[in-house]
Amino acid sequence: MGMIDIAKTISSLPGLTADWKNIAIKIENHERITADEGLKLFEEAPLSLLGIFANYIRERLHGNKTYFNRNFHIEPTNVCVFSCKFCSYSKLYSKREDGWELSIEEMVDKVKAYDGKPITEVHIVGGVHPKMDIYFFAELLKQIKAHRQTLHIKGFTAVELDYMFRKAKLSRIEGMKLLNEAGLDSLPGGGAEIFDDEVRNEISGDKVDAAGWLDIHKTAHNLGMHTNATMLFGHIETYAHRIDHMERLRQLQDETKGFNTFIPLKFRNHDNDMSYVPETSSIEDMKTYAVARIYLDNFAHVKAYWPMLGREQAQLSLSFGVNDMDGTIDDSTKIYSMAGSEEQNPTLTTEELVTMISQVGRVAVERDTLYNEVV
Ligand code: V47
Ligand code: SF4
Repeated sequence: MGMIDIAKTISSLPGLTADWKNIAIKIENHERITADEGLKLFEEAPLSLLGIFANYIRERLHGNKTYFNRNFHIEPTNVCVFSCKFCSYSKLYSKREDGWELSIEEMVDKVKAYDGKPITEVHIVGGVHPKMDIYFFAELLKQIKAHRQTLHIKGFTAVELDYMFRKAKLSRIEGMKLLNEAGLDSLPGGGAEIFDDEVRNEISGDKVDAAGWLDIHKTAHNLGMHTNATMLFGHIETYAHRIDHMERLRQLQDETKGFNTFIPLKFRNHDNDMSYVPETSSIEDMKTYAVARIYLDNFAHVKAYWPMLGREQAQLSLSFGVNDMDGTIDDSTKIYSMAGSEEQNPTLTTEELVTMISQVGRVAVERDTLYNEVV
């Protein structure tokens, strides 16, 4: 690949206006762009230029490597005490006969189903069930580890954790320690949505606020745990809200260096209380990946969540700053197919995932949760 050539030329591309040239020079010098520059990229930059900038950074960090992970999901319940307007998945507690609730035994059986298979991670995520408390989940973690000690457990969004900790009257540090000692290794990035108070109140007003979400991740980082961060985009937020969201993440990352990966999640509008909001175009999605790659200079990885985005868009994203494709996922993932994602059956074999990555000239590399290469 022409990575070295690009390195010499992004600030001397013919026809660059002074503003774009300044940003290109900053990128070449590993300098961070400002919030105003981020906004300008969203509002005015041609898609081709965003692609050049984001791809330059992506290749400087990772060359052609595109990481994937062998994982599977456990969704303990779809019953949820909250009622986020964008959510197609949850069943209110009062209507829980439509929902599912798994016992510890049923969940451990799901782990056992992968005995002898080379998976490295289980991702546990679901609704917020009032009866599944921190002690229930601590027991689950212990039993999973007792069965398969080396399996990395990435589990529970800050939304689930905030509820568990409050219900048990534990401080964040006490609650996090309890789960960490029971076997929780890292946190997924969900529940971040959009940090801006006004937008957040409108789309998911009753769950943990931005400061709480960030503090829970900080608490995990301080215990040496790694976490991810998401951003739900393409609904009622503005570009300025997306930049504000990324700015808050960039600041916390400066402090703790605990985030692994940033995952922009495109809003899907099927079967939820925001179905009147049209979905964004692919162009908008690629812009968002690219600006994220450029803005978050202290995040090593940007992930496209292919079950939500669809295979072709995920492939395209590899030219707009993305270097990670999440995992090969069992068909137990329902949150996305229920919101109208491209993938009605989000399962890929490793071979298919590798083909998907190599079709666009990248090299698939298996990683574990912490981005150690798996040979
Ligand atoms: O926070 C819910 C999103 C998230 C919709 O950390 C929706 O590796 C789009 O965060 N349209 C949970 N998005 C999932 C999540 C995640 C997924 C994969 C990997 C990781 C990781 C984290 O799903 C929620 C919310 O933002 N979501 N409904 C919807 N209609
Ligand atoms: Fe509950 Fe999560 Fe759905 Fe919100 S997004 S209603 S917290 S399951």
